[in-house]
Amino acid sequence: LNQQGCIVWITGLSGSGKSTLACSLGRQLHSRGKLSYVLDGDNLRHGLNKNLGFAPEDRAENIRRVGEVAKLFADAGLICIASLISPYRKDRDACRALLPENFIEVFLNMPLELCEGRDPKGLYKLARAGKIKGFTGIDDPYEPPLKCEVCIEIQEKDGNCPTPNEMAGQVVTYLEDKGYL
Ligand code: GGZ
Repeated sequence: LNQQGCIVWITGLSGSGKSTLACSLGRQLHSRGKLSYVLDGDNLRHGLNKNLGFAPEDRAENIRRVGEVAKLFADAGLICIASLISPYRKDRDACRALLPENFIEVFLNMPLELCEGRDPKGLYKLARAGKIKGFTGIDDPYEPPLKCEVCIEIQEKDGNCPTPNEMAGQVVTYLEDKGYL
């Protein structure tokens, strides 16, 4: 039975397309007959993590819980896709330490200007107006990974920007190469 589970941890700024990538990846894995499950930061904050805010210690606890849940899914043999801003390196590294052999960090590297330009929920606008304090990229730091298993670069406003399916394809290729698929 080939079902080594793993954690695919997607990190990046708000509005960089993490949830869309996670969803697209889940669909591609499904069409290959692989079980996966998406843990989305924003969704989990309505349930499991509803008592947490955005202070550094709350983000740390949010990420810790999602890491522990992701490990359970991976132990069950699933590809668990976690999609959280996870802005602090030490919190991501702590999750990696839970499953060091099977942790795939995917950095969705989209410049702040592009994320802010998209502003799908209008949150950057609120953050600039001072109506949201401690917003990642505005008045709270984002620490990019020093090393990541898959790095997705989105540097162009137009033409050369990969589609969510192409991005998911990059992750699928990595998973294939490493024998998870
Ligand atoms: C960052 C915030 C904030 C602040 C609300 N900073 O893009 P979204 O809207 O839909 O997803 C973001 C979500 C972040 O949740 P995470 O669990 O991924 O964050 S972390 O990993 O840092 O714990 C954003 C919204 O919540 N949001 N306030 N101050 N994002």
